[in-house]
Amino acid sequence: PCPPGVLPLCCRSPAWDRAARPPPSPLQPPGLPLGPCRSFSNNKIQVELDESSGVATMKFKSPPVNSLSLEFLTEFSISLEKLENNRACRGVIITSALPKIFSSGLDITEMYGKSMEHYAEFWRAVQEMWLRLYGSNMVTVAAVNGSSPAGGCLVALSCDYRIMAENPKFSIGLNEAQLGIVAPFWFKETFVNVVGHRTAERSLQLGSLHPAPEAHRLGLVDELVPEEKLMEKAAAVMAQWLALPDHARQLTKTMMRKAVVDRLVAHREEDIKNFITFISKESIQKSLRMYMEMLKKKKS
Ligand code: CO8
Repeated sequence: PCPPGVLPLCCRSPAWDRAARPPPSPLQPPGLPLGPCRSFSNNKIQVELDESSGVATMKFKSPPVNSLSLEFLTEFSISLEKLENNRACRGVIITSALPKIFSSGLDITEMYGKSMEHYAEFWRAVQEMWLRLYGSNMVTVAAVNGSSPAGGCLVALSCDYRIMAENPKFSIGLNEAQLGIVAPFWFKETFVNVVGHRTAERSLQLGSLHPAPEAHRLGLVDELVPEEKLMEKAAAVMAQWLALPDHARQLTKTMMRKAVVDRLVAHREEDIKNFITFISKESIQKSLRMYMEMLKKKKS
């Protein structure tokens, strides 16, 4: 049995290479094990697995802005689960197939004018995506090749390493406050775990979207590179992370992330209820509607 306070994963046989990869992390929500996965392309996310390196590339391809709709989130979680359960895969690079946009965050149209049941289903899908990504045993690298507000930023923050294209027109941050909504505790914790409390607090209160150079200064992204070098750099970083024994890295990751993952797992239903109560308030519905109108007006 595990000593008190030590995670169960350490009791499993060590996995020094991908052939000996352990079962899904204890951070992972339960799911059915899937068969061996090959490269696959779905509606909204294209996934390619290079079996020789053990590295998969996930490309978001949901025009116009890769917003995280219910359908997108479901596909994202399924793709992560397939890769997680595939012994040939040890790492995943997440990027966008669209120019200028990594992801515009949660699909706002899923959050207003819908039924309570829809809000519950949508929020559960957001939770599921985060639990799978933040709790993944794989090495996860975000190659942020465009703007990445709110939920898009959460995706990047949930990875192990973030590389961003050094274009100052691309910005990233948790800008929920600008929409009149509040990032839930697990968004906040993910942010704090990357940039520290003070930077996260100021950025969250102001709903800041940080241009790439500022995001780098704050530690929100780890590196900036010219856009054309982004994938090359992501592959090099991945190789560096994969050079370590999987089990030591996975245990360390689990140790660093377990508290917040466990908290959401323990309070999942309460978190869904909170979301529904908050989002269905008339004042919040109005804010979201106005924000969408503002986006549309900006265009014309
Ligand atoms: N959801 C739905 N539709 C969107 C979204 C979105 N997040 N973002 C953009 N769109 C739509 C636009 O309305 C527009 O639609 P249409 O063509 O019909 O007019 C289309 O996508 C293209 O948008 P733009 O013309 O604005 O494209 P640009 O390339 O000029 O700009 C940006 C791209 C920078 C991504 C810009 O669209 C933008 O800033 N979008 C808003 C991003 C944002 O603020 N997202 C926050 C979402 S909330 C979230 O993720 C976390 C919520 C946590 C919930 C907590 C509650 C308790």
